Amino acid sequence: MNARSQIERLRDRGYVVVPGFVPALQAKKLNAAARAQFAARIDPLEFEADLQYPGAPRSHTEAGGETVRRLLDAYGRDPEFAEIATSPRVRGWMETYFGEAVMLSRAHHNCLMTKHPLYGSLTGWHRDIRYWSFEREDLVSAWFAFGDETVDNGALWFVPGSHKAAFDADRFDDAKFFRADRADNAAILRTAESPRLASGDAVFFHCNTLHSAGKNLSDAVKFSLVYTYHGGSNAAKAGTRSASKAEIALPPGG
Ligand SMILES: O=C(O)CCC(=O)C(=O)O
Repeated sequence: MNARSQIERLRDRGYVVVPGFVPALQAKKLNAAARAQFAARIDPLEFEADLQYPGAPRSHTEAGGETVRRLLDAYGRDPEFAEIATSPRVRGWMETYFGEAVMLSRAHHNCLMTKHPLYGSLTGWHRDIRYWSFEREDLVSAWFAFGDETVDNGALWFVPGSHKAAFDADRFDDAKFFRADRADNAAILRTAESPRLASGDAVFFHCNTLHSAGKNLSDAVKFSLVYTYHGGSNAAKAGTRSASKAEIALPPGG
């Protein structure tokens, strides 16, 4: 599939997997850099205990309480992470999707996502846009795998086509998670798919696509890198968290 077909698939289904998007050597370097940052516990970090998703330790003082979930500001951590975020390949892909110059948000995602086998939590069904504030609900995230991502180690699940659906507010709970306990929601969730990923694979998904991720039932920590992009004309609303950090403009290419 070329980039245009991939983008068509994203528009149609709300997500698309691009196998081998990151060259093998680059994926290896990114993986090594991620592990080094994780081992050294380099700030800024976000902890499972802070989020309190299902399965997370209840406090920083109980077993697993210091388990890291996200290494924040991936862009600023290491030149390897900045390079992939702004690489000509990503820029070209996003430019084709948005049809204009592209901005990388440093306020959303922009992190190394980890999932710990013992203390990593699951993430309920949600749309990323729920806490984001832009002129238009049109942003795309790029998720890069550094190893196998499967149902067993907490891979992502997506509901195909859900980015186009209009849901009333009562389909979501107070924290804006899609309520799996409702029969109408459950029927939709039965159509979800969990694509298997390998090192170097990318998943592009729309900010309105319903997605979730399971617990890590393997014996190894899972690492992924995720960035969010939008078109230059789709500004973050002033005074919101989305506008709280200077963005990175991806210089338009030929
Ligand atoms: O890896 C996970 O648990 C899913 C993360 C996710 O969906 C998110 O941060 O929006």
